[in-house]
Amino acid sequence: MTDFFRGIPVIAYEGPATDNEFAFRHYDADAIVLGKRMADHLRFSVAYWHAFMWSGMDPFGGVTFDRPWFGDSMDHARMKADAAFEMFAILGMPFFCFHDHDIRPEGTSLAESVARLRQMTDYLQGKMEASGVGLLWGTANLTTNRRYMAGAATNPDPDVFAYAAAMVKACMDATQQLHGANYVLWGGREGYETLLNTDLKRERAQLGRFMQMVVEYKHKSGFAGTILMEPKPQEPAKHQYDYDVATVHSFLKDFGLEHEVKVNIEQGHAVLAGHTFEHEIATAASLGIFGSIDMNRNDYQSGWDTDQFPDSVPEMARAYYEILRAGGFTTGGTNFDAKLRRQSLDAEDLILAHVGAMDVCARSLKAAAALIEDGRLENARAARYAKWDNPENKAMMTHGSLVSISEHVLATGMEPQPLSGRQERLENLWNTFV
Ligand code: XUL
Ligand code: CO
Repeated sequence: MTDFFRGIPVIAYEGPATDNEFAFRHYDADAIVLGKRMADHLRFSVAYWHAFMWSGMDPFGGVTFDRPWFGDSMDHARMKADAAFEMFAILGMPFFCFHDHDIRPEGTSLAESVARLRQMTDYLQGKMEASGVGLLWGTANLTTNRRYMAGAATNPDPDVFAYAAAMVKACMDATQQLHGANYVLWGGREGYETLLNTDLKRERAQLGRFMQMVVEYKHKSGFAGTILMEPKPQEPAKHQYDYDVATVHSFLKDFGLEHEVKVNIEQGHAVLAGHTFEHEIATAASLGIFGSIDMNRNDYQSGWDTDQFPDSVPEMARAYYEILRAGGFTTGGTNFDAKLRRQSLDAEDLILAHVGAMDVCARSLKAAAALIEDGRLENARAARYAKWDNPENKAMMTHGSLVSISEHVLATGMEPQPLSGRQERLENLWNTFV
């Protein structure tokens, strides 16, 4: 037991009317939404790095948080894990996610780093078995150490490529041991700063081969989870190869991986790419590669990946609407890749940030589900495309040609009549639910 969260009660559902700060107003894990438990729709997860590693540093100032587990020893790593599982119990959190770097101090050699990872994997396994908390995904940190400054898989030095491959193998092994539902690869340094020193074609091919090896190892080792790539357009690299969902999809197709790898979509990354979160989710669903989400919120003015906790039901309802339309999560879930502001120092801040975010997501899910049940939005969408059900029109898609179609247009003398898209009416309908 640590005493970091001492005095903070287990958070229970008390409904929207409660004035208890330490209660859920909307997240009621066992409540049934569209025939499924709310907890099973949302599949919430804590991001170990933000919750337990984030120190409050920014480019202008140092550490602001004072956590008893900050330190480089294995004792610190175990204390951090103890505190993490205390927090999961307070929140009723079903899952967590981690990088190797979050759960163990890096060693002075690969062998030492891997040995420490194995020790901490065993330690976490005991805690997971005792608590029933699951691993949503594991991943390798291929960004922090200076060896990765010019990329991991895309590094001009093949030794770095090899070192990164060895780290990923170890992290996939840890994830498999902990029955992780997914394994994530975010290409943090897989990009370039300047084309003046970069062979873009070669680097992309290196990343493609790296991802093929990840998939080959998944099949060899029998890992049952899903392999996910997490798109992000820039930061830390000026230009990243995994820019957005559409870019990742064409990358996967080039390397024959489009049926093997899905995407983990983050709100903040979508915003940095100039998209909305729901656009990225809908794009992934339409391409058959929707996997999981990193739930957070970016500041719309700053142009940084600010990783704030979500606070907007109207925005997040759009995301969950697209997730429900896509059939919901299978192995994926809602990972809070979000961190406190650097002045939010207290243990209570960390708990209440998650409570608020879980309530925002639950409320968003309920609104989205009510819209689906209502049906008017989907009926309006279907009506807009209804003429395509006519066999003659369907045939244009299967065996039409420019010649046959132009003959048909001339023969019938058709004159297309524009119809209203009814956007404002649909927005009004939407707003009665959120
Ligand atoms: C970075 C980011 C990562 C990934 C995992 O912006 O989102 O934390 O989610 O490496
Ligand atoms: Co993320």
